[in-house]
Order: sequence, then structure tokens, then C-alpha cells
Amino acid sequence: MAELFGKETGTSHGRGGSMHMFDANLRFMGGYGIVGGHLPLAVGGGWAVKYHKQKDVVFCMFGDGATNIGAFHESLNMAKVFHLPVVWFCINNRYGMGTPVEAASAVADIYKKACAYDMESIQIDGMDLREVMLRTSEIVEKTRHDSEPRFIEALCYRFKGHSVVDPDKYRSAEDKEKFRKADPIVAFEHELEKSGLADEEYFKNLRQEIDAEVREIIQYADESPDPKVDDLYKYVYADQWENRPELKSEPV
Ligand SMILES: Cc1ncc(C[n+]2csc(CCOP(=O)(O)OP(=O)(O)O)c2C)c(N)n1
Ligand SMILES: [Mg+2]
Repeated sequence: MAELFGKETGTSHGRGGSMHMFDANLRFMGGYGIVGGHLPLAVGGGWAVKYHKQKDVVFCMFGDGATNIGAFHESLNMAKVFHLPVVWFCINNRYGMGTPVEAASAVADIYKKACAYDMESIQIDGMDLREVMLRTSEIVEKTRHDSEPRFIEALCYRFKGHSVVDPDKYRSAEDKEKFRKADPIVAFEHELEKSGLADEEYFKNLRQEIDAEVREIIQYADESPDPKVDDLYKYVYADQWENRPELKSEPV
């Protein structure tokens, strides 16, 4: 939240905002403003894992829109050629901004694109929480075991427009309503209720707890300091600040 608010306490010290969150300690290798720009970085991550003979897997998530850019194809190709432990996870919510998948992609079943790179590739119901968890962990473990890249396409739907400036006029009210009803979070709540593992009271309390936590987080972000103007050029290069103090910026 502090990063979203552009505060010094954010994961990228407020320099990244919503487009460039990054936290190496959490092994979260970042979100990127260029659609699909992180796919080649995932190849680099996979290469590092292999080079260091680790048993890690790089898990790379992207939207349907990213599968139409050149870097997508280069990345899948290299991951396969070098047998890198990368799981490609495509969130196909059927639209890239306001453009339907069929209007932007020659192949609407996106999982088929990975077949061109001789990769195991599956299409799953992204609206089914358990299917996503079970099938994804299965694929991740396979990749951990044999260091071969694999591909998952999760079919889902975006409940709101692409962003706050999207008037969302390109989808029918019926479609929106149909998918709303299939909200995976609500469906899973019902499943837990039916199986007797949780009841209405449990969810009510849980919601209250989460609301309180989010409010606290927002307050923390609100009260956090802004980055200092003197630090304008800090973090531009990895070793700049520590080793080259002469590059410190003058106050603007
Ligand atoms: C290389 C590049 N081209 C265009 C854009 C503008 N842009 C931002 S998001 C987006 C749509 C991406 O589609 P998808 O990944 O399916 O995201 P969704 O709309 O479903 O959130 C586009 C075209 C961009 N950020 N980078
Ligand atoms: Mg999309």
C-alpha cells in the first residue's frame, strides 16, 4: 500500500508505484509496466536457478494480452531450448484492456501457443479455486523435478474494467452478471459452508478482521514519509549510492 501511495516505506521506496512493485526478500521479482516485459526476466531467473543447481521454480504470471508480443515467443523458446524451470501462468480474462482475445490473438485457446515450443500445456478453470491450486501445484512440482518449462492457461473473467479510466462499455451486462455469479471466492465460501467447515458467523468475523487490517495498512501508508527530494537519484543504479557518493544528486 505504501508503494501505491509513493511512500519511502514502500517495497520500491515509492519509486515504482503500482507498475513496479518488487521485493527480493519475498522472492517477488516484480511487476512491470511494459506488457510482457517480465517474461524475458523470468527466463533469466530460470537460468540462474539452473546455473546454481537449485531446486527452485520461477512462476511467471501474465495476462492474455502479453501472449501477443514478441518477447512472449522468444521467452518460451529459450526456456525450452535451455530446459529452464519456469512455469508460465496466463490469466486469460478474455480481454486485453477493451479488446477481446479473439480480436487480438490468432489463436484464441492460448495454451495452444505453448505447443509450438513443445511444452506441456494445460487449460484450467480459473474460476475454480481448488482446480487452480491443485493443478498448478502439480505442474510446479513436475517442473521442479525435471527442470522443463510448462504452461498453464487459467480461464477467468475481469469483474471491472481494465483500470479506473475504462468505461467498460465493450461487454454485455448478461456476461458480466453470469461471471459475477460464478465469483470463485463466493463459490468457495459456499463450498466451505456446505461441508460444515465454516458458517456465516465465521465469514462475518473474518471480513471484519480483514477490513480492520486493511484500514490499518492504509493508515500506515498515509502516515509514511514521502521520499526526500535529495534522494531523487537514489536506486537508479545498484551500487551508485553506496560506492559513488559523488553521484548524489543536488537538491532540486
Ligand atoms: C508493450 C505494451 N503495449 C501496450 C501497453 C498498454 N497496455 C497496458 S495493459 C494492456 C492490456 C494487456 O492485456 P492483459 O494482459 O490481458 O490485461 P487486462 O486488460 O486483462 O488487465 C495494454 C495494451 C503496455 N503497457 N505495454
Ligand atoms: Mg486480459
